[in-house]
Amino acid sequence: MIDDHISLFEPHRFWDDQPVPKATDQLKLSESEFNKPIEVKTLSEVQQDPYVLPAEYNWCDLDLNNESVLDEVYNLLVENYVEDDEAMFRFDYSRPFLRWALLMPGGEPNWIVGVRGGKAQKLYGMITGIPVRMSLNNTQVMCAEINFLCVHKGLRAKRLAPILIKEITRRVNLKEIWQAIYTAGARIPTPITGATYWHRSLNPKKLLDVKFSHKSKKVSMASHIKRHALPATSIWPSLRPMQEEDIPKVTELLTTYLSERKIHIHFTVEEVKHFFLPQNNVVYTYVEGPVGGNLTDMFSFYCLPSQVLNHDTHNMLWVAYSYYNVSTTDRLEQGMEEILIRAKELEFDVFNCLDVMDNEPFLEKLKFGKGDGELHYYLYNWRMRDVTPSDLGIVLV
Ligand code: MYA
Repeated sequence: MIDDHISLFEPHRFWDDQPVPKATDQLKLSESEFNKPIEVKTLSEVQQDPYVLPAEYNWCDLDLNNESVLDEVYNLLVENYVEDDEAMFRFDYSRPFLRWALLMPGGEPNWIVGVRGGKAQKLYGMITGIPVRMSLNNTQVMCAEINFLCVHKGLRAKRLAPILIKEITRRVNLKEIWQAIYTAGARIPTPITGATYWHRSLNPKKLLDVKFSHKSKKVSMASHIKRHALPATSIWPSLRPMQEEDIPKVTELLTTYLSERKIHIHFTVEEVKHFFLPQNNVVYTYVEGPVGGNLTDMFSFYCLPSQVLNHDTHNMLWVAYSYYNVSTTDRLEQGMEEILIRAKELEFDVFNCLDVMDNEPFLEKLKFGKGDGELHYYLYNWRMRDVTPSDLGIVLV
């Protein structure tokens, strides 16, 4: 952690010229410098032509509706995207998941940016954006949510990432959008806050086998398994999968709940339809209340497996990630326990949850264990101070 902090004060060839907060802002700047853009530009100042790539490389828009392009994107990510520090696991975003995450209503086709190269026009890098309506300390700000920055392992450390970031910035700016939100495990200048992943074992034996989790030698396997046992049957049987008819009420529930957060996303009805209607192996949403009627609670998670690298018997870890959860009946903990039970029935191995929104109080009670990495949250071209994880009303996938 100390090293992490030092890195923020070290020179950053790329980031030092970007309109992002500096590590010293909180100390040096007056209150009036916060809750507003760092720089103000107009459309006429935005470069019309794409940034120049090294010879033999060129830009492309990645049309994920096209099966063969989707395959290329899937393969780039499955081989080159985020790994843990020890290179034991790597994300395995499925093809349907990528479509769900990136082909949203109102999305911009040219914000799914690729870099191809060579005679075969192989895909070597990518970055994506989707438009998100954000509220930042009560100011409505249209942002781009940036994700899937990836450079092929063979082209690392050649400064391709800054070109990808500048190019997506240019394309976003051409739509007169000047702010962005993004998360990363990497600590770059300068996070607004850091959230922590907590992990709830659903298949404790497999998690030990693949060294995702550890147990002390003093604890027997039987008692380790017993500790992580969940009720064999539902504790909230009336919680049911969300249906089309529930879209307006889910939108209402989410809007009211999220509006209490300092930083939050605002979902339109069309976006709720897209992001919350259940899709097997992508997203699962459960609600309480009559179909099409008033809903009091909703719980959701998404499916993002990780490859287990270099293991004899296991090659995949099935991971559920907490998404958005709302309880107007004071049953957040009970609902979370229920979706742990449902996730286990669906044969997920582990359930991950960030300590954002109101999640922190139930984590230890439901036997989540604290992970070791932080997920840093960033805003581009906006300063905010005193943000804590519970102020975050947005989950990036
Ligand atoms: S987070 C997921 C990021 N992806 C991975 O971790 C996958 C595996 N790693 C890779 O593919 C590469 O290592 C990447 C870097 C591509 C990450 N975010 O080209 P380089 C800076 C931002 O020589 P490479 C996600 O997707 C680094 O500090 N910057 O390095 C959100 C250095 O700059 P400086 C990063 O290793 C992305 C420079 O890049 C990151 O070959 C949000 C080195 O470039 C990182 N995760 O490639 C992007 N990692 O010298 C920002 C390293 O200054 C969006 N760097 O320290 C900003 C908003 C844009 C839109 C604005 C609209 C208004």
